[in-house]
Amino acid sequence: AAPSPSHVVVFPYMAQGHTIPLLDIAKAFANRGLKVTIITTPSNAPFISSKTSNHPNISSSIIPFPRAQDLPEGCENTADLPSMALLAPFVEATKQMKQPFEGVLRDMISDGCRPICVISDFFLGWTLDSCRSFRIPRIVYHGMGVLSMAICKSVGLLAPSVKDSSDLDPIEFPNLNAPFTLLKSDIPEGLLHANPDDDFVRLSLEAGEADINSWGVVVNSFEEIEGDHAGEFESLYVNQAKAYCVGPFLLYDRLGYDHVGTEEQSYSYIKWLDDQAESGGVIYVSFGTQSHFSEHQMDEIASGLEMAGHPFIWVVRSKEWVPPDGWNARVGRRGLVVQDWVDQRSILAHPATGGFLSHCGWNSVLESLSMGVPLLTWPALSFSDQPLNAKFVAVGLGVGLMIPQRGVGGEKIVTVDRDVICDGVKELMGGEEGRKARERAQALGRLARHAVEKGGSSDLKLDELIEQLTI
Ligand code: BUP
Repeated sequence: AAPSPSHVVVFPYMAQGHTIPLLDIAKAFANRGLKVTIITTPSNAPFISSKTSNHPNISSSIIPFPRAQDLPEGCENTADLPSMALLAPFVEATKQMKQPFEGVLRDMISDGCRPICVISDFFLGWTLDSCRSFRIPRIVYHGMGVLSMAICKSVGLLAPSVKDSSDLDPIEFPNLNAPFTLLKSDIPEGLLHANPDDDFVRLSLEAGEADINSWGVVVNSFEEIEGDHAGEFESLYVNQAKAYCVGPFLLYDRLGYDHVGTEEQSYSYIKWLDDQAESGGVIYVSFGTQSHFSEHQMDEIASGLEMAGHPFIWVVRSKEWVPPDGWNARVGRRGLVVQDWVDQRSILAHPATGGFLSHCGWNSVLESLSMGVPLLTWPALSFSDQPLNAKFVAVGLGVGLMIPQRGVGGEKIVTVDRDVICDGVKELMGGEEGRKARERAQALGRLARHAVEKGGSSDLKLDELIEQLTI
């Protein structure tokens, strides 16, 4: 009989921005003939199956999400959290999945289907212990780029005096050759002054300890943009763990850069894009799954988009927000507001889309780059990697322009006003700097697609990873 295919277990963290890329990498393994099992919970299962059900090599194993006192009834995804303050109880609750998870691994092994590895999210650090007890390599997934990961993990190596320096002081990391000058304000807020008694900090430190003791890291990035930092990043791990840059993961998806499938064609916003006269003339506006703007800020965005005069499609997460008086009539067919989940990749892949005003979540950055779309960067969450990603996009790679986050004298801008938004959109979509960023984004998009093709850097790294796991 033919030997049974190697089996990979993938365990995503229950947040869309963390789950989606892991489903893509699951497809990369499945496309190579490996069997993949995705571990998930009952209410996350339909989303996962909607994204993977056409892959015969991928199946799901569903384990219960624990009932936790602090969490709302039925909450199984960070999108269901009414406040970021509940992130800590959410991460804490996942630990109660350890026993059922180990039950699943045990059954796999007794059925003769021993996994060659478990790929699990950084926040599921407790899976390292489970993996060790079954002698299965644990591979970590962070949802960040190499440079951001290296910076976040190296903060502890900085001189103590850095803590007292001013926000706009340059920072030198002893082990890192950053491609641009890093300022203190680029470091995720709170990281330098993390209080170990804070629950989220404690959980992150625990997860970080499991991280550096894992077998390896699977990185959603590619050699051509971040390969120079892989060694610096790997030096932060014990046991000579390797970081495998095998991205952009999204390009392994059926929804690759050149698709427009039948299902997507039926979306009204895709029809709206089809009707746009100018190729590359539309700016797509989205701030990801976690950002919350005030009503006032939303109104400023609306006015800025109106004033800029370019066609736009804007994803608004709030169902309650209504545009300022008369705005809909003034904007007319030139602008489309979608107050629902969209298929972002289809929008970015559409020929009418020529720019992305983005919060710079790492997935959005990679999706935009892979489709050759330049960005207008507006990092929304200062405690996340978004500010670093924005700088990497604009200064490191030159594929975007920045919405200023600091005013004269360096004060943090709390509300970005309509003129700034209008100027940024005009420059990205019609200015000289925007033209240069577009050219570079298109060139980088070609490199990204080449990386995952046969013989490309990510394709070869993925072969190497599988080989290391199967010898
Ligand atoms: Br909103 C939205 N449709 O309507 P990021 C998002 N997405 O497909 P995050 C949709 O969600 P951070 C929508 O394509 C991307 O794959 C989008 O991930 C998709 O941002 C993902 O960009 C969002 O990494 O913030 O997760 O919101 O990663 O910074 O925590």
